Amino acid sequence: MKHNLTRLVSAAALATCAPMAWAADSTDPIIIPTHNWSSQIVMSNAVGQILESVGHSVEYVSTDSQAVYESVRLGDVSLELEVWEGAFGASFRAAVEKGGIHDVTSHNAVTREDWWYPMWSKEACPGLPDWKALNDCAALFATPETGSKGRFLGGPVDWLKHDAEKVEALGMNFQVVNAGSAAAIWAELGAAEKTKTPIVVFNWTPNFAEAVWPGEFVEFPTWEDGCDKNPAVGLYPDKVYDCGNPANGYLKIAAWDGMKDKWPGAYALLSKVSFTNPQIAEMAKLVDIDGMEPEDAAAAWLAANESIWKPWTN
Ligand code: TMO
Repeated sequence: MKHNLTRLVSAAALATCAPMAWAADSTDPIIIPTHNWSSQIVMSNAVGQILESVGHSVEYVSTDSQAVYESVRLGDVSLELEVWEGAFGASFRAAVEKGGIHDVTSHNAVTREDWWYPMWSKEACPGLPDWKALNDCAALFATPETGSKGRFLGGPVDWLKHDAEKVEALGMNFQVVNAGSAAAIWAELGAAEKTKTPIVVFNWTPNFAEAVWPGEFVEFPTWEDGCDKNPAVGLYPDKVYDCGNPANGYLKIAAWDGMKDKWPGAYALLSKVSFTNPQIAEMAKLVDIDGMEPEDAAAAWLAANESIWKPWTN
């Protein structure tokens, strides 16, 4: 009897403790997915290194940037640090509806991903940034590969930007060519700069590119929710994708629903993580301009910015 009573008392005492103090995190590695643009890889390594600094075990896995939402939902990977509204909003929303993944927090950042040109393109086509003016200038962007049509250099296909659908919906005289990698876009921009050849490419912000090549996004009909699904939404009543991408998009952090219970401490830390546009652009720059390996770029960024992330570990 006495024994049982003691147990009851200590259980009650434990129950009054702060849950964080006795809910130990699993020692299993937290699985962090990486994709094919630099800020995401550097940010993933930075947050992974922060988690390691407080005793967590972390593993990185390179995954497709759309399929990752299904992987998070199933718990095969633990979280996603860069959910860009324009590129991944649809896949993220679909996974949330199925269950198993949720929105942890939003970075203090505003994102945009769309057709973009460096200023020398505007000198050749002064009606820019209007999309109709761009279309009227299509011949300036033509290459042997695209014949009489203008060439738009899109991102890697897994970013699912639906550029060909947009060209079709808006009746544009352009042909979409997908780059094999983000680096291929920067290489073409650098080459076009030498001869000031007009070029229009997929680009995004925050990114290092804005510090290297002054430029502007093409202004398409304004994005409205449903433009990608509902023909009635957008410029024309009978088309989908007859609009641009969100011009003030979110950048979210998502996690597997099970993360909270399996790694409560790590989850609490994750929910405090927030980067700004300049911080994210800097992460990309360390790799795309300075040529660092993502892991080293993350370590350098953390060393230079302790006052930003140290408070997240308390
Ligand atoms: C998915 N991205 C941020 C490269 O547009």
